Amino acid sequence: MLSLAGVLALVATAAVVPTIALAGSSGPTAPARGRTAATHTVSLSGFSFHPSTLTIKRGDSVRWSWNIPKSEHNVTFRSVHSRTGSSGSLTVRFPNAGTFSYVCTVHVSKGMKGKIVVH
Ligand SMILES: [Cu+2]
Repeated sequence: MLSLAGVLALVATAAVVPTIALAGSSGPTAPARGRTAATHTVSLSGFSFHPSTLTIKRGDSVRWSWNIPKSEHNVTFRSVHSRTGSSGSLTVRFPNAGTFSYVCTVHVSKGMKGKIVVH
């Protein structure tokens, strides 16, 4: 499994919800050519992310969004994290290939975790 390099770049500082790029420690660095980058959605319900494993292509973004009045959640990668709250969102762009694991730190003991696999 590849680890995060700890490289964090804010690419949209003016946005209300910034898009964050996660750079992998290995793998091709050139952006995928000849196609439009997609934005995928991961939802939260109960103590789970859906889908818990999401496979995407380099350059794509993933958006987590939740509004769960009775519990607080977050989306936490090694170098990128959302706020903790009953509602929130986080958008992360993945320019490099790799496997990027994340958790909700509030509910990790209940198995609330996921991963993004970037090809
Ligand atoms: Cu949670």
